Amino acid sequence: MIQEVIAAIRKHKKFLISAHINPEGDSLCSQLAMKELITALGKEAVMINNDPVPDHYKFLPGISKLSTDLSGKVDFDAALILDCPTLKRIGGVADMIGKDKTVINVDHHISSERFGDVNWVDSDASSTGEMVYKLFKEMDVPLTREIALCLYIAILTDTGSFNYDNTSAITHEIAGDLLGYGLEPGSVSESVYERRTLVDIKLLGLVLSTLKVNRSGEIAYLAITRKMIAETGADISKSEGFVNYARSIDGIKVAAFFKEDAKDANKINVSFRSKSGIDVNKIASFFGGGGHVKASGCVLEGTLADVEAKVVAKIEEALKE
Ligand SMILES: [Mn+2]
Repeated sequence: MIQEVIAAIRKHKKFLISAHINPEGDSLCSQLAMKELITALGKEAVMINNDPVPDHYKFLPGISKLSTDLSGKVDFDAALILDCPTLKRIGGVADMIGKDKTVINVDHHISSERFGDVNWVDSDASSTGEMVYKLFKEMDVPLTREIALCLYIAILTDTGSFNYDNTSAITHEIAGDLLGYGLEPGSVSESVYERRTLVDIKLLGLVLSTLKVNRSGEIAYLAITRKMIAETGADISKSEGFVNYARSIDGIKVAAFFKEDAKDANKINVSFRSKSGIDVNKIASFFGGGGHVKASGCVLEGTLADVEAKVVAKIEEALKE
């Protein structure tokens, strides 16, 4: 619960703040805001992630302090793990956390394994950013414009710009409060969504050309191959959100996005989006992954064609239930 997290933050002095591999808006912005919270309390925090910050998020205030150095010795007594349903999601950073450290888990994934010594998991929260906002309020730590910007972007990106079902009246109330710190919604949205390069749009073209729909017209899916990345020189993190094109087709109940892993030729990363009562967390969990009811992911071994066939068959099974 939030009170246990507050007690753990009050108790410790030095923190390691980490979040999931393949960082995105919510994970990065929650980390940045959390670091400001810890600092405002007169404590120390270092932010370390397994993967580097995607170029299009390098404008975030304070982001240059986020390290990917997993080799160094870091002095801390508690680890704050954000936006991760499992400890494995922080990748190699997990090896830096000894048994003597207190692990504090703040997350909104329904598939959470509650792996921390202290866990606050709220699957009704739109984003981890929304939860970090509540920490600021509960702990009476004042927000600055920079912190408000981070929290707003966390919420904006995890709700698909306030379009997904995880958007509640409370989400809008919080967003409204954050705008009061001098943010302009138009320019924030532009800074997050309208920084694409020509290469990114070419990649989108290639990905859209892979679009397939199953026989019943309820499943739409896209793929991205290592060849596309090599040919365009694009950054795979820029494909965040491409799955929504498949989801946006009228009549589609589940959209899936298959990504050949950049490093491992036999690994396919799969993202799911649901636009109906279908619980895609269940489907992802079946394959060892997880996430949210309407957005989830998993990793499978095999060729792209094999994994597509296996996953589409599983979705069809779920649609029949
Ligand atoms: Mn999130």
